[in-house]
Amino acid sequence: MADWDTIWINANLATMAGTGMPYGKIENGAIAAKCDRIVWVGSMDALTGKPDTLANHVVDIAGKWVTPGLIDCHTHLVFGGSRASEFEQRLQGVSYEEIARAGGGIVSTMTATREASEEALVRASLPRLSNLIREGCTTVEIKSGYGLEKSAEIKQLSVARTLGESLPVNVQTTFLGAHALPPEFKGRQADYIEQVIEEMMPAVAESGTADAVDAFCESIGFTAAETEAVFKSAQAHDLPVKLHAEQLSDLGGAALAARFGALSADHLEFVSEDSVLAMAAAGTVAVVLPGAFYILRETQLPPIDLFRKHGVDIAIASDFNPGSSPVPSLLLMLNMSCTLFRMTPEEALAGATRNAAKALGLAADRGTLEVGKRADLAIWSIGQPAELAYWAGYNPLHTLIHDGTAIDFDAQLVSPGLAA
Ligand code: DI6
Ligand code: FE
Repeated sequence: MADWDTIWINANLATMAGTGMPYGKIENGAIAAKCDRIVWVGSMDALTGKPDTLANHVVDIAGKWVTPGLIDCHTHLVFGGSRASEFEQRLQGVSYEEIARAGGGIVSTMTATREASEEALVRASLPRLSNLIREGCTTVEIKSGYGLEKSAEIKQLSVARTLGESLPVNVQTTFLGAHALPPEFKGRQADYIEQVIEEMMPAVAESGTADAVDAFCESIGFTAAETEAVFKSAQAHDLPVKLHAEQLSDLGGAALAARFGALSADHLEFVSEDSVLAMAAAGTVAVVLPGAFYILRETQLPPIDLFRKHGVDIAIASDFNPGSSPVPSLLLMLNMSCTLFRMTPEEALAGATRNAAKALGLAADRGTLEVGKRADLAIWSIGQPAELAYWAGYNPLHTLIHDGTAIDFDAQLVSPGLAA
């Protein structure tokens, strides 16, 4: 018996580790796993013996490229219903904010999500999550925020946990009770925040269904002061925070998030340079969401150059949700972050691997191809890593390894037709 389980040989590796090489590239390399961990990465020349003496399984991948499994660090993937009719309204010229203020938007998804059983939500979500996996995702974050009452929020979070147990993917969950004001609290926003803090947060923490806490700090969401109160409560329950900040206006949310040592501040189209400096000092990741920018036909770009200038790590994510980003595709985000936000293909890939791991507080465990990290590997039929951002609407994934084991897409994933 050899010591390692599997070695992939004749591989080109985009390790995304800070080796000084673009993409942390190792050409003509090999990578080995034992159980769910990477145990060896390097060039073929550096192997200390014949591959079949080192590992029980040898897989010759004939020059294909290996990247870390992709990480979608911001989604709202569990929801009831759809918002296709709002899409049609927006095409007639009604704005996202107008729809929200008229009681549609997040609140309309809330109604459908409250009405749906846990089983129905699982059934609807399996093909969506399967789609992300088919494109190379091995970790996906899923937020609540469409329940907006204790039991429905916990229902959404436990559906997210169930999804992670049902499919070959690691699901990280985020409690987003402060996403929108539910209609029964109309005119009583302070009372709702009190309920989030006094009732929902303790129950969510007690249930163990959330890994982090998020809020929507926005003119159509919650104020900076309300967000701060939610953050204090999260901290009291030992839950890390992140924030939807500066998507439509500048309320100083990103700076507030930085003050609380947030893992990430997300969206950021309207963020100020002072807030970017605060994020840099706190090590808060900037998560940019080109899907929402595209679907809402925004024109204000997130200040990528300021993130670069001040050394803020940039992650990219799908923000997959039924309103502003009905796009369960991280590969498309790689392309859009380059075409729309002028990021480089290397920055885009770092944004969907290393920096996405950091945005979830998981940088020590995944996001790069390095010894000791999780053996989550995506193997691509491409000639160079820039192709991952270059193709749009084409998926060159060859094989996906999760926790050291190759996923059988036909047997383990769910197609839309099978969900109904
Ligand atoms: N910003 C978003 O991108 C999602 N939530 C938020 O606060 C959109 C949610 C939705 O429109 O359903
Ligand atoms: Fe979002």
